[in-house]
Amino acid sequence: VFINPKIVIVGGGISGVAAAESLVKAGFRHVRILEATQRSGGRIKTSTLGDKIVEIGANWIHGPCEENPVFRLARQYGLLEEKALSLENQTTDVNGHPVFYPNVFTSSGRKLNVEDIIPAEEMFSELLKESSEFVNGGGEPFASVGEFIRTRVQQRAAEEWKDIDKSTKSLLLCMISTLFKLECGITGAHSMDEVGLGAYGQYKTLPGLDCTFPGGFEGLIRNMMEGLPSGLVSYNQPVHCIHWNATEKKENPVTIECDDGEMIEADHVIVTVPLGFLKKHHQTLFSPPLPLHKLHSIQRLGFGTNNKIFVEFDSAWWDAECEVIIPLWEDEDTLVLQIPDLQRSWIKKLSCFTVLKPTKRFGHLLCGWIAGHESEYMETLSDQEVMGSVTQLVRRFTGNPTITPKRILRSQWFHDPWTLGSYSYLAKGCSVQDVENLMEPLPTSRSQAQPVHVLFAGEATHPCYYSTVHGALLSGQREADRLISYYSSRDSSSPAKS
Ligand code: 6YU
Repeated sequence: VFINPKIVIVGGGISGVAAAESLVKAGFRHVRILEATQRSGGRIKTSTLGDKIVEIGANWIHGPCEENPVFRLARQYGLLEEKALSLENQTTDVNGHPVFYPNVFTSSGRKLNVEDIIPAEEMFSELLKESSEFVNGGGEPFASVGEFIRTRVQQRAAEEWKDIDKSTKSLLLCMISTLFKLECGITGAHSMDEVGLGAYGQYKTLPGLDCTFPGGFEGLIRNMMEGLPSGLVSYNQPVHCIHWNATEKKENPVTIECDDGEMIEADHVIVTVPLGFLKKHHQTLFSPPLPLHKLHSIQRLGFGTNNKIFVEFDSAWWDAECEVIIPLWEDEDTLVLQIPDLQRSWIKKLSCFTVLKPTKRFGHLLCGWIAGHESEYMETLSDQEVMGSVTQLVRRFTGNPTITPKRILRSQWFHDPWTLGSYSYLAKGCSVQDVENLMEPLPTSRSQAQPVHVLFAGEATHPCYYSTVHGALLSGQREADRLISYYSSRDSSSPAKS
């Protein structure tokens, strides 16, 4: 029965493409990807602004070193610059937090000396490191990273900054507030108060200074797709429901019902839809419904929004060596919880602008980063409204009322119906068990010799590299390997031998 099993992969992001690649290489012939949109890549999405390549989704290879499969593939396809390939770049370890040379402007239009904010940066990074250490020992004093860091800042500032004058101390606390916003973006959460302290250290960083794809991240997907048989992906083919009730006496244990009514029979289905999609649609996506422990983990795990706002200027208003521009609000005290007024002050959540390398023909481009509910609200505004708020912000912080952006382009991941957010994190109350529940294949109650029918991949299913492209890629390979080992242990019915 299982000679050449039919395998359907739902979703053509990097996890789906990586699963298909592994299966095809192992000799499986009936592999098909069903992708809701008209393109492969999912959250890897490259676009252009003028003649400049911009990434709407994933930006960097996090930790580009030998151990990182995305780095190895990108190198194999010749997609990286020489600097990224150097041994020095691969071995520099910054613990997932690369240091960028900043320009700091304040809400009263002052430009600060970088040295002025260093004590805040040092304290914050020490506290982040402390936050990640609870994962081994347990016994964390607070439920969330936010509560822990805020309390420790309060204690430490009273002791360590007691001789600093009042206004400098207040500036340092405002800087801590900005660092919280930056961290929300990195983690993909609305607030660090929603990020679990006990599981924070579950995320593992790799050595290597983060690098980009000069020709765009999508080049990686294109190269991977070239190795797959043509026609393997059906585009514009959203899956509505996965019927996985194997008790019915049917030739194939799974039936995949598409939005357009097409019914596809399969032996196995690998589900790679984002956690945001699972959270919203699990009820209709699975029949019978998912087991309760899996469902609870889907609900507990965090999936937040991080968006980019690209802004183009005729000339640079920042220093030549500047890599990141930080707007520091002088009225924001870290230790007082802010109640956001989305309409009036969503822009206050914009944590920084990273500076894109200027090209000869094309000028000066910044990428603004904004996470959380403010980011989701920003998605509902028109380009003009977003551009208006960014213009006001830049004019106020530089004290220069003539600066005018030429145009903007932003991402809208929360309103993307197939993603519904940006990436996952371990929320308050979560442990790695929730990730394990999420990746556990179905049916869960079966004997060892029985095959699994529904498998789960995607960034949110990786126990320590969740939220990344390499985590997603490895999860796709993991689920393909699960099927490959099952069939290779069945000896003569191995597809590669049939
Ligand atoms: C990274 C980075 N990066 C920025 C932004 C975003 C993300 N990531 P996919 O969604 O790709 O594929 C699923 C497919 O399924 C998709 O095509 C759908 O259309 C389809 N689908 C859905 N429903 C369907 C249905 N019903 N039927 C059929 N098809 C359906 N990662 O490595 N470097 O710089 C960034 C960034 C704005 C949005 C990122 C980054 C995340 C990656 O993009 C993401 O993980 C993978 O692409 C997901 O691939 P996939 O296949 O799983 O899903 C301590 C601690 C902290 C923890 N975090 C620290 C790490 C920081 C992560 N940082 C990211 C930052 C940026 C800037």
